[in-house]
Parts: sequence; C-alpha cells; structure tokens
Amino acid sequence: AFVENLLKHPTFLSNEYTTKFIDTTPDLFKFSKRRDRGTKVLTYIADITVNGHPETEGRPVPAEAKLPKPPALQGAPKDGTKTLLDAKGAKAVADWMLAQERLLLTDTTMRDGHQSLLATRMRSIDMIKAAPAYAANLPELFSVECWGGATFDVAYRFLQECPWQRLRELRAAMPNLLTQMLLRASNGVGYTNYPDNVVQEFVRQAAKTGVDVFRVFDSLNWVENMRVAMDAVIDSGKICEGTICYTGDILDPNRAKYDLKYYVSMAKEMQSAGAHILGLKDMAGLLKPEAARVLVKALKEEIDIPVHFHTHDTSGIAGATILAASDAGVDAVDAAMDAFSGGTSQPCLGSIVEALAHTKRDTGMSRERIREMSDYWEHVRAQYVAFESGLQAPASEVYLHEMPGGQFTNLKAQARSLGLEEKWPEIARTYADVNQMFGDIVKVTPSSKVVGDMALLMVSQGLTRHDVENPDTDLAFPDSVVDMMRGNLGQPPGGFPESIVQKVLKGEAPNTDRPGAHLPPVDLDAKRQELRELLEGKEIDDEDLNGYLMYPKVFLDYMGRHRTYGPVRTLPTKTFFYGMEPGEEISVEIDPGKTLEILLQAVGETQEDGEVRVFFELNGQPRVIRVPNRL
Ligand code: BTN
Ligand code: 3PY
Ligand code: ZN
Repeated sequence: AFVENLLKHPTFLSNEYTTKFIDTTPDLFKFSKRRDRGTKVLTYIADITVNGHPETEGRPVPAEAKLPKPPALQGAPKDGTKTLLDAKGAKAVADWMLAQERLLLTDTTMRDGHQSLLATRMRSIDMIKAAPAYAANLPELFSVECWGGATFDVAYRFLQECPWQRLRELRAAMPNLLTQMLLRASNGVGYTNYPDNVVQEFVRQAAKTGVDVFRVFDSLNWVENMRVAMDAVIDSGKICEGTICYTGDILDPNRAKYDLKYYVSMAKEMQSAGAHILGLKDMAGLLKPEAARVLVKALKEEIDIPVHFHTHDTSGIAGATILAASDAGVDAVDAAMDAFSGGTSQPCLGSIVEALAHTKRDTGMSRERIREMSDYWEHVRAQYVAFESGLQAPASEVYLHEMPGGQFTNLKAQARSLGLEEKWPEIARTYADVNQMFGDIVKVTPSSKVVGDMALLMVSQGLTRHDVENPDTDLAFPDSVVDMMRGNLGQPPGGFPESIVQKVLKGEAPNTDRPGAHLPPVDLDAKRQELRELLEGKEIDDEDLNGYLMYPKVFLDYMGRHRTYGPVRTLPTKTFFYGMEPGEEISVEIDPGKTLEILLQAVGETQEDGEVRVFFELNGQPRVIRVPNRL
C-alpha cells in the first residue's frame, strides 16, 4: 500500500485525487458538524487505531510517540535578515548580501530537506516546535526555506493540515528571520499553468501570510513565463529571487545547448526582469566543482545582484561544489541541517560551517547551536521511518539521468510498484533518452514528471527511442506528454523538436505563446461564492480561497475530512500515522493552553453492524467512540 500511495505522490499525480473515505461514508460526514473537536480528534485516533493509516501500512514503525524536544532558547531573538527587510526593503537586503564577506546560508530542512528525503511528509507541528530555537539560536542564517514546492499540496492531501496555518505560525515564531518559499512561476505550487490572476492572487496571499523570499523558477527556463510571478513578488515588497535552473554540464562540449553563455544570458534577463537576487537552482545536483567555479565567477562578473546557489547531494560531491562556489564568490548557498542532509537532499549545513571556519568566508554560525538543532531534527526524522527511501549510497548515476533530487527516489518507488524494480538501470537510461528526444530540456517539476511518465511508459511497454520516433507507428502518449507538447508548460530554449511534436499531437498545431496569455482570468468573487455554497455557507477567507484555486478537489477533500476529524495537526506524529496502543497516554494541545489528556483503554471486538467501539479516557472522563472496521 505504501508503494501504491507513492503512486499518488504529487510528483506523479494528476490533480484528480479521490479520497475513498468521504465518498463511501457520507453519514459520518453529515454528523460530524455537531461533534466537538475533542470528539473529532478521538474519532481520528480510533479510526487509525482500528484501520491503520493507508500510508504506513506494512512500513516500519518508530519507537517513540513523544514529540521530540527542541533545543533551549539562548535569550531573545537578535536582529536578523527579516529585521533588515522590514526596516529597509528588498533592495537593501540584496545590497547587504553583496557587502558580506562571509558565506550566507539558507536552511532547507523544513522544505527541500524533507521533500527530498521523506516524500514531503514532515508535519507542521515538528517544524513549529523548532521555529523559536531558529529565531533565538541561529540568527545568522540568511533564510529558512519552509514553504512552497510540494509542501503545499502534500499538507492538504496527505497530512490533513492547512499549509497557510503552517506558514502563519512559522512566521510568528521566527520574527527576525527571512522565510523562503519555492514558487514554480506560472505553475504556482501546482503541476500546470494557472491563469495570471490566480498566480498574482497566490503571491499576494503568500506575502501577506508570511513569505519573505520567493525563489521563482520556470520548469523550462522560459523567462517569458516567469514575469507574471516575478512582478507579483516585486509588487508585494518582498524579495524576488529570479532563478535559473541548471542542467547539462558547461564543461562538456557535447552539451553545448546549456553552455556558460546560455546561463550568463539568462542571468542578465533575470536581473533586467527585476530580480533582487539571482537563484542558481541545481535541482538534480549536476553542477560539478570546477564548473561551479567557472559559472559563479562569470555570474559575479556579469551581473550586479547577489547569487544564491542551491544544489542536491545525490552524487555525494555537492559539498565540494559548494566550497568551489564559495571560493568563486557566491553570496549565499542552501544547506540542510545535518540530520536532513546528504543523498537526494542538500549538503550538510554543519559541515559547510566547519569547512569555512577560520577562512575569509567563515559563516559566523555556532557549531554548538547547529549540533543541538540537528539533534532535534534527528529525533524528528526517526518519526518518519515509514517514508524513508532506503537510498544507501551516493549515486554517480545522476549524471546520466539528471533526475531532480525530489523525483529520484519517488520514481524508483514507482518503478517498484509497477514490477520494474530490476529494470531500474534501463529506466535511468530511458529517462536520459526521453530527455534527448524532447530536445534536451530542463527537468524540474513539472517538466521532470513528464519525462518520468514517458520513460516509465517506454520501459513497461518495451519501447525504444527509435520505436517512439518512428513516424509509421501509432502510439498513445501519456496525457502529461501531450499537454507539454501542446505548449501548456511553455517553451524550452529553441522549442520542442518538430518531429516529436508532430508525432505526439498527431497533426494538431501546438501553442507556442505563453500559456497564461490564453487562459481567461478567474472571477475570484464567483469562485468564493461557489466555494461557500459547496461548504454549506461557511465564510471563505482568502487563504482558503487560494487553496481552492490551486487545488479544487484536494482542498475540498481536505475540508471534508477536517469536518470529521478536526485539528489532527496537533497530534504527535506517531499517533497521526499509527494510532495508539491500549494503555498508552498522550497530551494534545489543540489550542494554545487547551490540552487534551488522552488515554486509550481498550479496543472492542467488531460488532455485527461492522463497527468497533474504542474506549478512551479524555481528561479523566470515559469516552466511547464507534468507528467502522474497514479492513
Ligand atoms: C490517504 O492516503 O487516504 C490520505 C490520508 C488521510 C487518510 C485518512 S485516515 C482516516 C480516514 N480513512 C481513510 O480511508 N482516509 C482518512
Ligand atoms: C519543486 O518544484 O517542488 C522542486 O523542488 C523542484 O526542484
Ligand atoms: Zn531542490
């Protein structure tokens, strides 16, 4: 079931996801309105205890149910980068970055770290507990990447929690530090192009709820398709990190499409488009140390805005690349706290700090404070054993297939679920072939998903690139491939090869303009009214409206489950994923200062009507909850 659920992972899904529970149990949905929140949370625990959580079935179980304890606070939060943004604005932050001799660091643990290692499953509670210690103990950080990318839909879809609430609470707990998000330009935090006004509205709300730095990228590096999102960020007064995605190898003469000139020219376009910072996003970890030296040096010479480098350690050599970039004068780099670093995640933050100590790029960060924080994250990671990928060692194979860190382990799991595990080397090679067949494109969400879909189809049907390209055979392509060839994700440099477009679209003419130019604006008031009716008259705030605009079905499913189960975001992570054992007792703070003491006494036999009675004590009072046995 875990593998099955990985199939549902956003990297692979279309937006039609159904939750069997609401569909098959409409009466619980109806009753739930009248229940108090304590009863709702008990209902969730009872249900998971009896039926298990679909995502952890057959997977390892963590030892401890207690929430990990964050480090002690070293006094009140000192001024940090957020203090500067609030006082002097985005341009002042960029100027300040350029004036620093030290290497600046972004901590990615709360976004890309768990997205790349644990299928994005880290829950808000584990982040929010850590946030005050970030503010008090790590004020030297440039930023904390904690939002966007896949975290938005995974929160609603799999974690049964509101991503906006996560952001709001992190923002409040780290008043001195810049929060950072990853935004897929016109694809928002989704997998498809949204109308311009939906993107603008999303950025406005993200800035209002608490994002300070927006890393904006396009999955085909098409600057034309980045402007709407970048302009919206600039208008919000927040920091726009206009981003280049790195692919290929600038030192390899056979990969001339993405050469030094290409990247420098895109960097200049980012600067002209108003970016405060240039992001250099190496989503697969392909930038080799010597190439980083050359590229960063050129960028520093050719543009005037600071450069912020992001990579993944899939190959095991990313630490060397970071140090080379640092030597060449990069202004800031991304790293993950030790316990969430390495492999498909970012390089190790603590080790970068150590490597640069007593050099001119000394980060000024405290090794003790980093160790304490990493100890906390180590305990958090242990709660998510069910989502570990099992990748045991560095993989130089990444230079062959060029899969992004977040896709690698997922595609592997998906291959396993299709019975293609032993064909992994073939899938990796086919992924590279598909890339060439599509004209050598940037592969990052969502374009990476398209390449992965095509590679899996070819391997499962035993097709070669030659078979696919043969104009005399007819082939049904995955929807995502058809969509991309239609131009719905925009255009790669030089366009898609004409022959593959012809073959996929069977003669239909592609659209080569900006997709947003063809999408009519959404009537926001009408959408709010529509949502209000769907939710039986509930007042719809802007955050909920934005959730609905991005992911209509996912959002409605979330709201339906929320009505039944209440604030399950406050449960300890082990309880959320595994339920409770008879005799076990937990404390759940459902509101600041309002704590439920929950003791599970016993689980009854299944009755004739198929229901199970689950016996609790809630704050010392006996409570019986009936749930269906759905096993
Ligand atoms: C999923 O994978 O179905 C999403 C996770 C939320 C599942 C909850 S657990 C209790 C209830 N029973 C279900 O079948 N779904 C929800
Ligand atoms: C995302 O879009 O979620 C990514 O992490 C791309 O690297
Ligand atoms: Zn990344």
